[in-house]
Amino acid sequence: MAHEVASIPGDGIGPEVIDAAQPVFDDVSDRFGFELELTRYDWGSERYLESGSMMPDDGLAELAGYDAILLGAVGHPDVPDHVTLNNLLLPIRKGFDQAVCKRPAILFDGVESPLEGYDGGDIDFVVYRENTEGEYADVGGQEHPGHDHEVAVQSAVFTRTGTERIVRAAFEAATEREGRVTSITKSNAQAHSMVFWDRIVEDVSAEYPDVTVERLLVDAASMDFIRRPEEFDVVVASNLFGDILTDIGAIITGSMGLAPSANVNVTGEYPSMFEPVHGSAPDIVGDGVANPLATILSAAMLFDHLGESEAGDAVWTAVTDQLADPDAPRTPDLGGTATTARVVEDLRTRI
Ligand code: GGG
Repeated sequence: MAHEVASIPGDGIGPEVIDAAQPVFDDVSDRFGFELELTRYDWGSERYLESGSMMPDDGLAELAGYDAILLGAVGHPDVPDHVTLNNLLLPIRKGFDQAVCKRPAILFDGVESPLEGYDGGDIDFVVYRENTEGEYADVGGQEHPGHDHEVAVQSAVFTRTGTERIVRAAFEAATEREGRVTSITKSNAQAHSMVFWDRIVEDVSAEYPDVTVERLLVDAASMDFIRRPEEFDVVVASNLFGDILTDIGAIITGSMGLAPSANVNVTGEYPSMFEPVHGSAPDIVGDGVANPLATILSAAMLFDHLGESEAGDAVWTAVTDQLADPDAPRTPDLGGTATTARVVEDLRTRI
């Protein structure tokens, strides 16, 4: 079986972690007997600074033919963040209807959580983040710039289709896990969108009598991710709340450098995209110490998605083994002194 994957390293440490992951692709495709062709697209902020666009006008058409996309990071000190996000990452998520964003938060054995008293295995939940609408809808505008009365409006858009889709995906996931869904809103303050969300959760939950449902306001959830993270199983949240909560999820499980994600097009009509949760980390660009494991775990999710679950499991197990080994090399975000290259070299001996 041959798979074609588009790779978009992007900005900052993006190319460092994507290049580091490349040999892992070669190893698993050799070991599990499938062909994997990675085609690299140097789209991102450097391109924007040279030509005024993050990707070509026909970029989405170019990507549409691939089986999946692997993305590194976006964000550049010389380009406003809303430009990088709205001209590369979000058009791909929205254009390919990658409505379901899965972000596991797992405290691996051997990894220290900043939360006292938590050891490997104590935290294991997954956030299902709505990924194409909500607060990230491109609806709004600015008027009267430069005047005292200048105004900015940014609307959030919640459709029944979009909300039901992410909520259903979360309930489905819960049936395969511990059977608990926590729905995050701010429905005490946002009486339209979030009350609508609550109503859809109630409708969908009726179809899943064996799944227990907890409703939390996002402020309480932020505290509870720190106070009682072990109690979460599947968390479902809107685009913005999901983004914020998954950063908390990453940090309580040891490092942003360990947090993978999948942006899934559930119909299979378009390619899905896999990316580390972390950004471009301009402070460590070029130092060769970026943690490659979030990207490599994202690649494991990509293999699963392509139906190569043995390969996905092998990569996931190799990362788990490496993290559990006190003598294994670690990058500085995990308290070590190893380089990106050294971590990958060691990981390859475990695949
Ligand atoms: N690895 C992808 C990346 O660079 N993410 C940076 C970011 O700001 N993402 C915002 C989001 O996921 O919505």
